[in-house]
Amino acid sequence: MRLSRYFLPLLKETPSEARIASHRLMLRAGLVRQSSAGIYSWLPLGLAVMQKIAAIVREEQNRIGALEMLMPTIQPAALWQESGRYEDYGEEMLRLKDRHGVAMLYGPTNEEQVTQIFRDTVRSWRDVPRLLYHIQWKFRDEIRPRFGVMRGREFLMKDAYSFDLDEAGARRAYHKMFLAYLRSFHRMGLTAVPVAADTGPIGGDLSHEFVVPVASGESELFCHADLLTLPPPAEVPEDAAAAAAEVERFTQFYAASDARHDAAAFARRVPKAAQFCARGIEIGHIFYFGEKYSAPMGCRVQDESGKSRALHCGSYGIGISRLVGAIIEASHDARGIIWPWAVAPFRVGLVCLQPQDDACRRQCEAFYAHAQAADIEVLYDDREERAGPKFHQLDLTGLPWQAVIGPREAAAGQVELKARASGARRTLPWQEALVQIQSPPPADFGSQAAGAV
Ligand code: 5CA
Repeated sequence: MRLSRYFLPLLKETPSEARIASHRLMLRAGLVRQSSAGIYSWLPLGLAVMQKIAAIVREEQNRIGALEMLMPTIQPAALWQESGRYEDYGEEMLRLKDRHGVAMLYGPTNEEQVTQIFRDTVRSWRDVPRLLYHIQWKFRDEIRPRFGVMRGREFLMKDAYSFDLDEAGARRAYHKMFLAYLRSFHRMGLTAVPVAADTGPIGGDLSHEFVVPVASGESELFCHADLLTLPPPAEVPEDAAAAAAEVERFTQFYAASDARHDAAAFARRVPKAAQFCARGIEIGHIFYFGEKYSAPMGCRVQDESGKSRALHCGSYGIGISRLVGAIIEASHDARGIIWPWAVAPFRVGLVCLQPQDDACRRQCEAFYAHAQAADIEVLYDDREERAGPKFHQLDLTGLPWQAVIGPREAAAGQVELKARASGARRTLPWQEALVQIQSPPPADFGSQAAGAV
């Protein structure tokens, strides 16, 4: 992508309403613009990141056999009257009437909607277990939307729903989801700690939230430090006992957020040197709630003996739009964002230092064309602009690699490569640079002598 044709409106001033780094950086680097309180437009760069996050979530959901579908944002109030949640949900629910006076609402979550679909179509024990999910906008009229996309009113969520014949089946689904979450967050470059949680308005008796330690987090996290370095599951076992054992590898450690923290248990179970306390942000939340919706809504199947049974269900959310903010909170410096490789909107920012110099421009164009042919996502700063603002923008937008070509590099057929995270740089023949930018900056980049000029 040529920057001269891209839409990347940067802000010079730090917006006064933005109190945390991710909110400031998302506005300054042209990722989002606020429409009204807690409601945002996603500009091309922000959307590209959100789509990469969604793609990782999708891959890991599909891997455990979850099936993607898409349910509407607007739901009939009658559905929520069936479950009894219409009155309970309170002012966070945006209620509307259509032109015929029918009560509708903008969905804050989809348990009722998916339960209705399932009950209207499924009859037999042969039709379960099933895991269904979608990635769809939600609306919650939060009393205090704040911190940009971290606590929005409109936000993008992946929500999955499991349907099983009995509790054992539902627990297996829960465990698979638990492990898929750890894999998903790890792939995004995040350390997410699973914490036993309260179930709130979703209901149920078993629940975990996944919390990323960041200084600006809304809750407090207390856990055993080993949880921060445990390797994620290499795979998600199909077998129920194997999946439960893998979950146990994480849940054996003490972990709680402030709502459930027990200082005495923490002191007893975690040696002082391993006690980790930090602020944290919840990026995912999973629930097992059994028959809470299936019983009142009549979501039943016949078991093998012909007996009618209400299904055992769970729901599993990931805050896709919140993750964009959470990743920035976890990965930035004074100059701007530092995107983890897996979610970077482009892999490399290519800067042409002197577009008016023919040789320089030709070399940049050629490098850009080769990179495109190799399927490397490049944001190519081809503008006639001074070097200072170009570098400033490169740091702000946080692409993992920075490739700079000035007249000197052009004459030598070289590219100066810089790793955004470490600041390490090397000047390489352009062919070598092309190979280098196909993978994330290695830890020892810049310290190798060979090829350095
Ligand atoms: N029905 C269940 C699971 S599908 C549910 O709604 N769970 S939730 O309320 O915990 O939301 C799931 C995830 O959505 C949260 O972990 C969080 O990451 C994200 N989320 C919730 N509220 C907001 C909000 N106001 N702004 C941004 N993300 C949010």
